[in-house]
Amino acid sequence: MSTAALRGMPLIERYRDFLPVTDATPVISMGEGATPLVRLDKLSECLELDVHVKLEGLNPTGSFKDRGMCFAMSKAVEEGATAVICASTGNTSAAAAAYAARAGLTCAVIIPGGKIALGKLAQALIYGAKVLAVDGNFDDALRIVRELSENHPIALVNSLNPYRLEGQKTAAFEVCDALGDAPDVLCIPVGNAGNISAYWMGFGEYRQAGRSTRLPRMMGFQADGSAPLVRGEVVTSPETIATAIRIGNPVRGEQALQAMNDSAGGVDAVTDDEILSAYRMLAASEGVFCEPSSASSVAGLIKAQAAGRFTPGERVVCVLTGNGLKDPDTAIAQSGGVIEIPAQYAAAEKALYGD
Ligand code: AN7
Repeated sequence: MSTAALRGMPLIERYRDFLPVTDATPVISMGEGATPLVRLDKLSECLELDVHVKLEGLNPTGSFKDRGMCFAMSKAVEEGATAVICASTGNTSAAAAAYAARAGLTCAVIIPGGKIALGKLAQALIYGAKVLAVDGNFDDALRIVRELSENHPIALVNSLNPYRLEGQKTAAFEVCDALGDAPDVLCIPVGNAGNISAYWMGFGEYRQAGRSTRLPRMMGFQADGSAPLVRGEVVTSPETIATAIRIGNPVRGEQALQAMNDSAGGVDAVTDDEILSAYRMLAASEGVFCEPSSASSVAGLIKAQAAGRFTPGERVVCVLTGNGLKDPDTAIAQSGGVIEIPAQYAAAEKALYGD
């Protein structure tokens, strides 16, 4: 079936054979997944590679989190939960709030105060979650949420929850289906390290099932000021403009390192300048608007190519995890200003063509 025909079909139905679904599992869905895989012609030519991006920002709440959240929420309902909770740098809270609303569950989210993008905050609020902002970072929020879920009947839907990864692994299936097999390399942003772990599971399971024949090298990228896996130690005060991946103590760190190691890939850090440069280039040269954290995958690809990590012509997929509209503040700050003119033809003509 074409991607167009698949769009709108619940992810859980599409990949039922690969998911721990039972007859008792309700299907809570908003038509997530089946996102486009788009070739970047200019970047491919420039890097002498075959570069594609997976546009995960086209999911119902604008990020890849919907893949895992539809499934985690379905399982929470199956298990009788009436409330869910998560810590979040923004996108998980948006997805949890939306899917909880749909499932009729109450939702609480704990976010790092002042450090999540505007659009994500707007989403959590309008979907009706109870939003707590801590005077601390994501890692602090997660510590509190874990304890709350141990002491109260409230289901944890962070990527500690195994169903989140089960849902997210379906993106790897889609990449294989779109290309006819797995790519040579997958470049992906790393925060809590759930998504890279999920992709690796997905590529492995698809090959096992005979639906693909090979495995990609898994290359994960963290922001320089927030790179615990690169440094080999917890970062107590992570800092980066890419707030979605501003995480100093990734829960799935060991699993992610294993994936990068087993696949002959690796983990590296990219600076905020490199991230923002890739972010602007993607929008202005390829017409692809992702959030800054997502652009770290492309920034990492460019850096790795400069270091000679690829053979010419290799096929690379970069995962663009979230929609650019999530973070309008950064987009505006990174762009040329608006030119204000009087409401007259001559003024417009002069602004565009000069005297
Ligand atoms: C756009 O929402 O952790 O390595 O709480 O929003 O699986 O954590 C978000 C993570 C990449 C990193 N890109 O994925 C949260 C949260 C975007 C993200 C990541 C996130 P993981």
